[in-house]
Amino acid sequence: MLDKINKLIAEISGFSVLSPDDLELFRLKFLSKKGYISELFDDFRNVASDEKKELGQKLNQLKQQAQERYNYLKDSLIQTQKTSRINDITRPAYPWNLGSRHPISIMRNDIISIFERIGFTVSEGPEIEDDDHVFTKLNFAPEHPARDMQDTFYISRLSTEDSDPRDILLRTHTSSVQVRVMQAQKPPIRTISPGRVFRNEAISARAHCIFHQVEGLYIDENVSFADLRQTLLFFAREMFGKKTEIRLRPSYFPFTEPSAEMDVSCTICGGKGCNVCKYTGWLEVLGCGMVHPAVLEACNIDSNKYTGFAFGMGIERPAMLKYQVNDLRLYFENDIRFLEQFRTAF
Ligand code: 2NM
Repeated sequence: MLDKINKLIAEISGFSVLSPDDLELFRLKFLSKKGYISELFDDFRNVASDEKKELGQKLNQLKQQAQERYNYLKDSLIQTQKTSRINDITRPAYPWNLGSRHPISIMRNDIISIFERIGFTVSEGPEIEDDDHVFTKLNFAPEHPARDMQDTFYISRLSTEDSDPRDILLRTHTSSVQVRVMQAQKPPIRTISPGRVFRNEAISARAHCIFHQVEGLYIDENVSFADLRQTLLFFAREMFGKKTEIRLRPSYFPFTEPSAEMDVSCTICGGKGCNVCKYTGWLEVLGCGMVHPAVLEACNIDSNKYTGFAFGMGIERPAMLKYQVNDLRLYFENDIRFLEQFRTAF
């Protein structure tokens, strides 16, 4: 019997398990009522009384070791089950749900990186502004129609009745950021200001009350209209392709003189004429001009010493062209089926 016990002890301590089935086999073999150890306890009744003490101790030791081994094997099996999914290098990868960038962000980043390469920095400012930074310092006359409630969202200040309720508003362009830059920095200034702007317009497929702009500003000694033209030609060719041509048409803005609109040769037909460019061969992309001396002076910049050019463009319309989006409202709905389509773009 002692022999049998010693053999079982050896077998138990060498027993290993790879699966729950192996563990169950161990239990049946050693710990169950019909197992080896139970059998030995049955035999124990027939053992001679002078051997009982030694064998009894040995038998109890065997039973205890079997139970401990069982617990140990069970724990280690649970552990390997927990980690084996990670250790199995053949298992399929987790299906990571990659996000996508919003088309407006992609477009804005493209525009920013083109101007950063020629020395422009990015400046940002508040979306809630005051009349001074959005209109007055930008040479808008007191009765200019852009100041009308029909065009601008005003935020009335309820607590201060003595202040003009038309003082606080949502910016209608990011030129207000450039006013802040001019007030805070000395020329030379080379900056672009991307951001959200707000205009009180009826929402349609072609217009929205919130949209995005990038405005640019370059002020130094001897900055000329030729500098403006060459900078914007460089931008147009980087943005729309090396073969792109530009044309400047006279225009009017309160903050620039002279002012112009820039067209680029149609990105769809290359200038031959198609329904996107309405058979003109040209697409309007931005407004620009030489910064009005009154604007420089309002921002404490000596207009006899310095000149500058500025430009402003919307992001939604060119992005519609680039990504063939036919309804501007799609940009603001955050419908996952729309956004998912930009996974491959950055
Ligand atoms: C435009 C068109 C022309 C413009 C002017 C300025 C500032 F602050 F320097 F006066 N920033 N941006 C500007 C000039 C914007 O948007 C169509």
